[in-house]
Amino acid sequence: MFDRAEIVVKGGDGGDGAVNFRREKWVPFGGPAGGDGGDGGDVIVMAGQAVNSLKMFTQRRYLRAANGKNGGNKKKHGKKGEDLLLSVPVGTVVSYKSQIGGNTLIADLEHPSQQVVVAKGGKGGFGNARFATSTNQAPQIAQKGEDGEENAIILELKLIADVGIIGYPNVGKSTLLAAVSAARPKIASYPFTTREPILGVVEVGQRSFVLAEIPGLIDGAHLGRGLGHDFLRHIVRTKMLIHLVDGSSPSPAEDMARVNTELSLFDSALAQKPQLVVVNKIDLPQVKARLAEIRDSFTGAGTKVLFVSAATGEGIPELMAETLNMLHSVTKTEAGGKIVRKVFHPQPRGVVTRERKEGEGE
Ligand SMILES: Nc1nc2c(ncn2[C@@H]2O[C@H](COP(=O)(O)OP(=O)(O)OP(=O)(O)O)[C@@H](O)[C@H]2O)c(=O)[nH]1
Ligand SMILES: [Mg+2]
Repeated sequence: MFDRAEIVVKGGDGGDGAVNFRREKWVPFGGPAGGDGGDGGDVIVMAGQAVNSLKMFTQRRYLRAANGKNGGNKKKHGKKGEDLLLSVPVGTVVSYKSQIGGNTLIADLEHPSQQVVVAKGGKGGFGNARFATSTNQAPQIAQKGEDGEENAIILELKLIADVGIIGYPNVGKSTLLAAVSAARPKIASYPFTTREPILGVVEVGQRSFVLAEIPGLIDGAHLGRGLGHDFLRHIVRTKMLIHLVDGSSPSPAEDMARVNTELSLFDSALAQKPQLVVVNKIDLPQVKARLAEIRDSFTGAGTKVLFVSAATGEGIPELMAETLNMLHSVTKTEAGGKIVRKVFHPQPRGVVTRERKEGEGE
């Protein structure tokens, strides 16, 4: 399910500035005329619809963009190095590999054409024409081009689930996933049984969608408690949520509100994600006896609820039909194809400004 590649990328080096003077027959003291070096090319990772695996990166692990050309005489600027565009499948997560452990997320390329710069090319150096002042009209110096950035990055392709099941630990998320798909997550009567997202494909008549159990949501999840941030990040990628609450909890409506607070504290956009609120475990007699009361507490909070038993299957076909309906309306209104290009600088580097005199070698 997970496709992964580790590569090293390097931006092109900037071209060197030139030291040169105008020398023409009738202009004995022509001014400085050394042109600037061209900038090195950037390495860019872009989500392309035609690509569906990261296989090509398992063969080519070191990838670099073209260097900028050196500056020339007569103030001729060096050509910019060409960018290197790496196409990856939509749904690829790009992170920066840290030497000390703990990788840093650079970008989550979830829309076609979305792109991110993973290694900036070095700036071209100034030619001596740039260094002329009133007191030094014949500067002998030019700047070396800056080195391109070099970064180790990790590409990971993750299947994007259409629907996420969220809720407190132990509410029955795994039981629900197992009831409607071929996925077989571990089910147990203690919290945090599921420690990473589990995916299953749900088929309803002719249609199907990918459903994921999102583990680890508790109070303070936005601060990294429970299973923390990683899991909240998975929710961002879904189109809608099934918010499961345990009918046997003292106050199911309050549980829902708490989980929603966690979501909005992590990212306010998450709280806007369409949700189907579902009360589980209605097979238990103590829950059955309270159905009306539970319904009222949700209606009081302005929320419509569905009632199911993931264990016996009661209410599950209705839940899946509702899910398909909601998914259909969300997909229709979704905005598509934004192009965003972000530049990522893991370690800002100082500008390299070694100076070079005329006649010196490269
Ligand atoms: N009576 C009853 N018990 C259920 C139902 N659904 C789940 N359970 C029980 O509740 C407990 C937790 O179920 P899980 O499916 O593991 O819950 P989860 O939300 O995935 O839990 P974590 O992964 O630990 O967060 C298990 O003992 C299940 O057998 C249900 O509809 N009725
Ligand atoms: Mg579970």
